[in-house]
Amino acid sequence: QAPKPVGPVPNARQIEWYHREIIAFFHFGMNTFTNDNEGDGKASPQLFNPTALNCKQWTNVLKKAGIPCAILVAKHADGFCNWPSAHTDYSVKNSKWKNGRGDVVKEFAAACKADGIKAGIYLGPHDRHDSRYGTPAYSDYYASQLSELLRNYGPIWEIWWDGAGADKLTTEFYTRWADTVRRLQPQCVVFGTKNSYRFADCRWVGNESGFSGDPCWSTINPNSIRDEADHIKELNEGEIDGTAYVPAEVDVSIRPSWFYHPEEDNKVKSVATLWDIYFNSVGRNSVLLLNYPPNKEGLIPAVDTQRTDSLRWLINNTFKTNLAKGASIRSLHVRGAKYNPANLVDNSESTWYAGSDAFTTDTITFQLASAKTFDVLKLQEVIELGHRTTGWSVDYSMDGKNWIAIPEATGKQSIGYKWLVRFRPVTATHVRLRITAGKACPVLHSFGIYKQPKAS
Ligand code: IPT
Repeated sequence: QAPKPVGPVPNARQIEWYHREIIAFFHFGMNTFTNDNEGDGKASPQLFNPTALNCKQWTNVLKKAGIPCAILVAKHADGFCNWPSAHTDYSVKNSKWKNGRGDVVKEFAAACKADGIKAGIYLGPHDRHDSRYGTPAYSDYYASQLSELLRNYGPIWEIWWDGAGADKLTTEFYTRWADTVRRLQPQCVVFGTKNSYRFADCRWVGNESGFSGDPCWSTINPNSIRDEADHIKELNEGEIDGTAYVPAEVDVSIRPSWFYHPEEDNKVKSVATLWDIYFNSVGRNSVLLLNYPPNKEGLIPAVDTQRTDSLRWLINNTFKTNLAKGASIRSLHVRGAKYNPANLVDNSESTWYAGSDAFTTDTITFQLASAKTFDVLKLQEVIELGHRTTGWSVDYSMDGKNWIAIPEATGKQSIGYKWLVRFRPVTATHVRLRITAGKACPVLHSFGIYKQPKAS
């Protein structure tokens, strides 16, 4: 008999979203040409003029790095539109670029399609150019632009409702806009903030530095999203008894700024920093939204692409061999043959280990095929069944009797889609996962131990 779900559970959009693990963000717009991050909306459209825009170059980087989804800023708070919107003159159609016949959204969507990348859109709710901002007329304007973007550019997988400067926008505004999204693109994930809290499929993580909390629950109380200024900790860590399932998306830029500035060419985050960010986001039950600022030419600079390649190399080479494979595995509270603990190391998401309903705790012991040296742990719950385990620790042993705690993996709380831990290498013949607290019997589909490769 299958275990029953407990607490809030993800919808189909959220399950798809979690599997992306990393999403690319592209901040490219008027600010790129004025060397700004927060333009006031007064810059002349003539200034927008990429000399060699090539969205294929962007998506090639992602394809190579195994990043399956990308979100383009179509309009930032300066109001300039990267596509020739029928609803404003403040757009590419009045730029020098391609004599006003260019369309960045179109080129982006086409490149995504060609490279099998899921396209998403940031349509800035805040607008410093349009004088109607905050009025019902602005709601109409924004709704028209949303329809334009969601009708004419193929499938859109995420819409990003930045809370920056958006306090004037009421839930009524967002209710209408969310209707548009749901009607036109039912699979589209909503990044929701402040007054769009009710429609949020994923939440802000409370910082722009690339880290989720420890723990990091996918659940939260909706008011914590709405009143974000007073709930940064809740955004960062989630809430164990939160009434809504709204996991964290970790937005961070590979450079200090969101937009390109030549003076930041030597400040691209190092591979070591990106590796930390990966563990602190993807490794903490969250999705990483990693920003790339294309330059004035309309290209991603080589150093940013090299760092991305190196990050992917690290991910692939760390996780290619689960050293727990081939172990003989026993658990204390078996549920039955279908939920055998061997399912934890079969590299399949559709076969699970589940404990008996009578217990919320458990101990799962892995007797390894031989002594193994490892420095990374991976745990994955079956998210469809809700957050179940709320306390866990991992120990290792050379004889199966004397156990040594891994301090970094002791007294842990959440698991969720994926939880990773790094520590100094240990050598063991036995490893055990102690589930010390839970809301219901544990249900996990993966447990792994890995060794990080030596730096490339
Ligand atoms: C911050 C917003 O307040 C928040 O709602 C979210 O959109 C976030 O940005 C995205 O990074 S404002 C920022 C200056 C911290």
